[in-house]
Amino acid sequence: MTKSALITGVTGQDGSYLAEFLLGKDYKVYGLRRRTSTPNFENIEHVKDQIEWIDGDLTDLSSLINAVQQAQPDEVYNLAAQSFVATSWPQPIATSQITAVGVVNMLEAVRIAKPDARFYQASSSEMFGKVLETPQTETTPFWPRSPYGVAKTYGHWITVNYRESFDMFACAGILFNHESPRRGMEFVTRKVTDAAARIKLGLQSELRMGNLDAKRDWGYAGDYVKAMWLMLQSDEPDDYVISTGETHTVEELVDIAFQYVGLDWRDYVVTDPKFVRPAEVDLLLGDCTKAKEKLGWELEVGFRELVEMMVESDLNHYGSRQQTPGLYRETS
Ligand code: NAP
Ligand code: G4F
Repeated sequence: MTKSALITGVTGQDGSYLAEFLLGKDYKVYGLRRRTSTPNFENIEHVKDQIEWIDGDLTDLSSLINAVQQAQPDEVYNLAAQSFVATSWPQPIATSQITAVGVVNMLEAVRIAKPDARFYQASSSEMFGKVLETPQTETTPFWPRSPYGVAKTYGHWITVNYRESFDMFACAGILFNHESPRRGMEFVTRKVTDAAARIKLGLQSELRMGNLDAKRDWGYAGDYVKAMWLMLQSDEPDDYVISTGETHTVEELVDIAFQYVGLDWRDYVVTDPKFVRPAEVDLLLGDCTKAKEKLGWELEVGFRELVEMMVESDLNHYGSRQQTPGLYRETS
């Protein structure tokens, strides 16, 4: 029997990969979209016509109840968020309303309109913040360092609470950073790969950056959406860390991206205090043993391959026809 899924945040990086993945499994996919003054379908354009669109906003409970009533989904993936950490300091209230209260709104909509739907919450490694142990696992205590991290921590615990209070099939995936050619331009990986391409092509002369010493556990978004789905196919609802088990500095990321276009990053990168955060998460490194053992989840794309895939895509985007044999090309 055909399954159905409702995805919030479907126009974002993860939402677009998840929609493709579920369509490939013959799901009927409903996408929640909020009203925007200009179209924002760039990531999802190629499958837009296969999605059943429902208007709604995570801050508007009535629109969410309507969405769940209309879709009657077997599975709900709550990916919508104000997801950029740096913006959460100048916009702490909006971040809380969307990224924290938006989660309980979505859980309420499911509880009221389709309580047997399976629910996935996009929790984040940002909750570990000033890390209390390394590597981080499902049992590592949280110490969030940004309004975004605090909001995600609320979203995480309210998901656990609805599972325990109402016997809902609710799972939280504690996902470490994951990237792709569809990553928003403001996030560090895309900012760097886009700049490397533009500098190589003579379209930009320097790259202004914040803290190059921060370490992240970076994976590929296409691999991570499979983990979301696997969680909802499990016999019991539970929470899982999804990560690569490797950590790299921002400087290593910059080095690989510039190496790929044959340049030395030291000639172009300038440190700018404007990009340094009021409180930093210095180190993230996840241990995803539980997901590997219980879900059978596996990683396919490694760090260097990911960065090179993104630079290559940005080079192509700006019209370069560099066609070196053997380079990774995004096929989906
Ligand atoms: P993203 O590209 O920033 O996408 C965010 C999505 O949320 C967009 O579709 C956006 O819609 C939607 N949205 C924002 N505010 C909304 C509102 N008030 N109502 C309805 N929709 C709203 O984020 P992503 O990287 O795909 O991440 C997906 C989720 O995973 C997010 O919850 C993020 O916090 C979490 N997460 C991400 C990572 C990562 O490394 N990518 C790691 C851990 C957790 P518009 O297109 O209209 O803006
Ligand atoms: O790419 P970022 O902005 O991602 P961040 O803050 O780690 O958050 C991402 O991952 C989280 C999971 O851990 C998600 F929950 C969240 O939604 C988002 O997807 O920054 C990564 C690191 C930070 O330490 C930052 O200080 O890069 C450092 N950085 C240094 N210079 C910079 C810059 N980040 C950005 N965005 N821009 C810079 O110029």
